Parts: sequence; structure tokens; C-alpha cells
Amino acid sequence: KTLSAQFRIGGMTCANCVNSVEGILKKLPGVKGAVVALATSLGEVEYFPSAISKDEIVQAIEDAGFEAAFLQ
Ligand code: 9UX
Repeated sequence: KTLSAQFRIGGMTCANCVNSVEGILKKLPGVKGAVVALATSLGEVEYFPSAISKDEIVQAIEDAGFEAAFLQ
């Protein structure tokens, strides 16, 4: 069973950033899908909570040089 969660992301300044963040997320074990919007600085990730935590998702984004925080 998957959950979806929205996050706010900082540090994205061009469309390539969007592609890298989405690519990083989609490659994480436990992440089923991810979309990120440059205009709103918001993203949504669908993940298996049995396989990956929000903290691990945030860490992966920050390791790539961006900032991330889940909305709730
Ligand atoms: Mo665009 Mo993002 O040149 O880190 S890829 S700024």
C-alpha cells in the first residue's frame, strides 16, 4: 500500500533541477512515483511507507543539493 505526500522544495532554479529531483526520487527504493513543479516549488511523492520514510526521502533530496520539507 502506498501513501502520497506533498513537500516544499527549495533551491530549484531551472527545469533541469525539476528533472534531477524527480529522477533522484524515482530511483529510490520504495518510491513509486514523483512529480515536482518549478512554478510552485511543490512536489508530490507516492511511496511505500513500509520501505522508505519521509526523513529518508528528504535526506536524498538534500544530498542532491536542494532543500525539502514535507507539508505535514
Ligand atoms: Mo539548472 Mo538546477 O542549470 O541545480 S539544473 S539550476
